[in-house]
Amino acid sequence: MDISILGIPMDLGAGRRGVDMGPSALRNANLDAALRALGHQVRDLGDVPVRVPETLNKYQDQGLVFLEEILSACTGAYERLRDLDANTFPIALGGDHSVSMGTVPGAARGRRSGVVWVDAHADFNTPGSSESGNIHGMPVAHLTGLGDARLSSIAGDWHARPEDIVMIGLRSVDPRERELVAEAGIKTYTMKDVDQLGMTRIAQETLERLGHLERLHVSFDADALDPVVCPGVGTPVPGGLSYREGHLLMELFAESGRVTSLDLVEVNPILDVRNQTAEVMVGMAASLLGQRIL
Ligand code: B3U
Ligand code: MN
Ligand code: MN
Repeated sequence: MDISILGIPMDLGAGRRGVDMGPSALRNANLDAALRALGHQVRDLGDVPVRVPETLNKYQDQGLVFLEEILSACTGAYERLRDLDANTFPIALGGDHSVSMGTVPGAARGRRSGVVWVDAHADFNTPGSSESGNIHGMPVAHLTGLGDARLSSIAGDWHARPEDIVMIGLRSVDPRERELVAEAGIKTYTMKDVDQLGMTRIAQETLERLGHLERLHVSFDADALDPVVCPGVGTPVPGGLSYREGHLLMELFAESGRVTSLDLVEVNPILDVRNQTAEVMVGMAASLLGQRIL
């Protein structure tokens, strides 16, 4: 397969500094070599330019922290991915999870696409419901067209349909956000569901539910995995996916042959231990792209 890597070194959407170094950490963990070893052709497109917070005014717009610069970085990512060859498999390296407001529609290239959101958080806040004002808690709401009109129209009138979204690994959702997810009718698998149903059934149900779609995007937030596995994340939440649950999900998706694009986001090297989190996330990408044990 032809794979294109794009970095978005941005931490403006997060409450803590450091995920802007995520693309560098993932490249240092040999993402490129791991994918080449699987027989893929890999092209690194470099990074989307993102300004550093010290040069910016934090509260530009009613509670939306760093809105202008996030808009511009997401638009940059969207345009880079949108203009790629139709048969290329894009991998976007975050950056905080707000980058996905650009990468999801960019990877969809104008077509309807399923979105599998692997995350401890639902990221379904709107500017009105958010308690933090941090835009990385809001990308899914904006992808569906809710929230701030500027953030929800990065890709013009392309939106993800709530029935085409599945969230896996949830264990930290704000009270008002919970209501919004329910109102939208998005399918969710919390950690309780992971414990009760097991990852095999969750992967099967997800693929069936999104069975009508030709394109599937996996947006993988490192904090979906347990902090013991991935300590280098800005908002660690105990009780996450085990190393094997993460790999199993990726392996079952790989077997289906249906995933067409991937985000690896929220890796924070400042909080990490010897780049472990980036290495684990590179392993997840390798499993999704066909790495097999036997
Ligand atoms: N729901 C909270 C916390 C949060 C969301 N995403 C992350 N943290 N990584 C918020 O700020 O919206
Ligand atoms: Mn997230
Ligand atoms: Mn998260």
